[in-house]
Amino acid sequence: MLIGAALITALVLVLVALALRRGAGGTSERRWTIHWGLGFTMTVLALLLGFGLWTGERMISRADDALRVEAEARQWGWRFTQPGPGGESVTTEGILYVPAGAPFDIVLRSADVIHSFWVPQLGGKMDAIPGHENIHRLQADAPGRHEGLCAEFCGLGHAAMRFEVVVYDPDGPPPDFASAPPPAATGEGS
Ligand SMILES: [Cu+2]
Repeated sequence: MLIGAALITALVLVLVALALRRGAGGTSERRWTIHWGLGFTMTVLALLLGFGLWTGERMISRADDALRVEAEARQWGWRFTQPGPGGESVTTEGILYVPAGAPFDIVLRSADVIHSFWVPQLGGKMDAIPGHENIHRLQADAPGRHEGLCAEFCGLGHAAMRFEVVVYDPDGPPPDFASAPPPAATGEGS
């Protein structure tokens, strides 16, 4: 979107410069209007729309054997539950463990108010809404750590409502599924 907007802005500035230089009148206004004003702009917008549809389609959950992680948001933290290495269910607080190179579904619920799950390095946001279940498909390409946060203002502790995503190598040893230490008190006004 930034590239598209920059191209359109540059085009408008060029047109303004040409208009100022030529003064009123000129013979090629119609061609400019059709080729650049409509053709170029519509092409950029169509490319952006196609990219948005392609990206959005990849974020839709579908029936396959992708890892499914239940995430419960609450004031003010995140709890993740998923199958562990032995098939038993494991729950972690404040850390989400996912394998690299494979899509996973995150099933978002809220225990109280509306929160929003966002890991900027992995993709778009998705709300966690009380009484409703939202499923969001993501994928991390390489092992590493990413920061995640609540992207919907949800009360005094909102700013500290962060979590960590640990992307592990699926061919290496399984993670220990340890929880994160609780965040330090941040003067939440209690
Ligand atoms: Cu929140």
